[in-house]
Amino acid sequence: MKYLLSTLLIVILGTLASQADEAPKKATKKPARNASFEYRFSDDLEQTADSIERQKKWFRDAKFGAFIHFGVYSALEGEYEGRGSQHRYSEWIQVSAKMTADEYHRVAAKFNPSEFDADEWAKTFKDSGIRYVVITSKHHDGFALFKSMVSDYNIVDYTPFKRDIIKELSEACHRQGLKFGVYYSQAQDWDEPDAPFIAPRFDGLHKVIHPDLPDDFEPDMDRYIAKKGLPQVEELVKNYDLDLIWFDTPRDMNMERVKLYSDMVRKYRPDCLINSRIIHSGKGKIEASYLPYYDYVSIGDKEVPTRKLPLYFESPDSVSSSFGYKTKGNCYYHTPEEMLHRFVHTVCAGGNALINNGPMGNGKLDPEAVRLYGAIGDWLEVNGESIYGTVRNPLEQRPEWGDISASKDGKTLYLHILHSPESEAISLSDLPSVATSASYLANGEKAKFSQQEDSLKITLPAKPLSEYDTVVKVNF
Ligand code: H79
Repeated sequence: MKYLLSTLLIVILGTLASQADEAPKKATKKPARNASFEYRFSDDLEQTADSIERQKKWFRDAKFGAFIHFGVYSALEGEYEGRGSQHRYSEWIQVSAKMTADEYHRVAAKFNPSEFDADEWAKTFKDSGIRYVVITSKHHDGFALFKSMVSDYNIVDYTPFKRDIIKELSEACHRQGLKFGVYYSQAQDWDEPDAPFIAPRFDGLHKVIHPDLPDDFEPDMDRYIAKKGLPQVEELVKNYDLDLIWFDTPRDMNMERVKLYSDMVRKYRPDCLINSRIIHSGKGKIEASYLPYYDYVSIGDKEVPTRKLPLYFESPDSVSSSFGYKTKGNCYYHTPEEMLHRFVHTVCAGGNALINNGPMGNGKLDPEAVRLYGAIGDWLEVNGESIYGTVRNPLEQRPEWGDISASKDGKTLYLHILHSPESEAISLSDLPSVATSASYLANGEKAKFSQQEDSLKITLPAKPLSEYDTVVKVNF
């Protein structure tokens, strides 16, 4: 009996094991999506000379931008009638809570951020060391934060607030010496049945949002672009002093559609930067044929590079797990240390950090976002030399104790000590030249160093001089 039982057990376990063996085989049939940086950026890619010139006017030196997600969704804070809060992005509430167009319109018609003060926003950004601002002029919900003759679904014509946020903020930013740009959802527009909707976890989204659509309705993206997308982009580039335009989620974009948008921007604003999401999702392979139609590469949402990148780029990060203001359900904020480390790694990889905040429905900035910007700003006040106007780490390796940025002339390295090393010293090898001096940005005092051939050793102070990142400036 005992023998029989154990044989049975072996047989059962054997069957389970063979099933377990089979599982990964099934999974490998579907090729894993390759989103590595090596796959996305082939080494022979180069932006056009025009794009590099546009980048060099201000973008490459700026490093720190404020992204702003603000709109009808800000007032819902990630939940509508008890639904939708399980999803991470509050700006997606219309989809997460399966709101019909009528329901969302009713919320929009009450949107009244009466405490909005553009000068207060711009001053807060400026005081935190931010150099440019990019705000949602229209997100996927289709609602515009600017006066539009193309669609009355905009803040001036549709709400009791009646003021043009894009106009007020662009002027306030320029008064503070900040560059100003807008986000515009060129492909997705949930208010327009002709536009493509992307929501992998929701089938039949068109019918959920627009229940009266006939069953045989055929979306026509070109009709949407002709009637709303392109004329609104024309309004933006004609009526506002834009330094940058930020497109997103390029579902169903093709060469013809990309050209329409890109040509429109360049016709009115030859210096205005265009980001890669006009055609590139952030995670796919970068196609050389599209490089003439945008100026720089946006990497993935909230993505921090793990290595330096061959093209100048921007990381759309956020102070929290959402972009729009969210208090309901799942959400977290980064700690000041995380935020600063993400920022420093991005700059050392050769890019800008566009760090998002979601203002509140009443028009005030989120105090938690202001606090996190402030932490970066305080650090920049002392250590800004290691960030603004620098270039990516020129050495082969990213060190385990942190990261490295460099002066444009290559004669100075900034060593960012993000993690206190186990020993009291850090070392750098494969250096192409000889160090002549070293000092701490935190207090200007000399740092103890020694070099043997191509290997440099720096003896660190007993305690880190800056809370999140002690910078050693080394001249060669
Ligand atoms: O504007 C911000 C995002 O709203 C936008 N890009 C940044 C800059 C963005 N659009 N789409 N996506 C990001 C990716 C889509 C995520 C989703 Fe979901 C996963 C949509 C549906 C499933 C999470 C879960 C959000 C809604 C449900």
